[in-house]
Amino acid sequence: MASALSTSIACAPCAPKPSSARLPFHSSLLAGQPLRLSLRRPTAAAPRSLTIVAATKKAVAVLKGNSEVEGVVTLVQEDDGPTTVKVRVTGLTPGSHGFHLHEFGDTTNGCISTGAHFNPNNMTHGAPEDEVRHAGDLGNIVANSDGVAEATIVDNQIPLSGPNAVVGRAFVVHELEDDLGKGGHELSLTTGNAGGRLACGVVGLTPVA
Ligand SMILES: [Cu+2]
Ligand SMILES: [Zn+2]
Repeated sequence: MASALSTSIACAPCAPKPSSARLPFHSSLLAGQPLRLSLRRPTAAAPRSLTIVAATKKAVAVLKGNSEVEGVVTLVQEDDGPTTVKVRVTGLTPGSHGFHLHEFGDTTNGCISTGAHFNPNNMTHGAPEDEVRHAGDLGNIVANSDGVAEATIVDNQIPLSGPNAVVGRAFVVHELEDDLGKGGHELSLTTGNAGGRLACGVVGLTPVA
């Protein structure tokens, strides 16, 4: 390549016309270079994307609010399987409390700024087992007489990677029971009429090992 180019440059001052006649020959040589590069790219990228898919992902959210209600939520997802969510919240009134993944991991204005229920598919509010539901609809957690709620939730709509990843969004635990969209209240199909937001926490990645 380099010797072919220098030859044509050396010839240019003494014979301009033959030099311009050689241009198509040089440009076809140069066109060969990007072709070789583009062939290399897919083979280099393929093993990398496979490594990302075949992985365990873990995340955690620490729930806090303006009351004594607090808790920890851990999330684990193997490969592209369902996400297992383990919840422990204390300081609740005994009974059912709505538990959701909200759209934003923004707590600048407390739990209010976490926005609405995470809803990438533009659905109405429902129960976790419903086909029509917000992705963030995880139903209720139930506090015992000591105000402690513990639950393990396995769900397919809250992955830790991909376009609908919930990392960077927030869990919210509510004052009231979520009616799962079936209460007939004007808020049933948006929030489950679950009342105020007692505590919330942003989902962040944690070490896998
Ligand atoms: Cu909520
Ligand atoms: Zn909802």
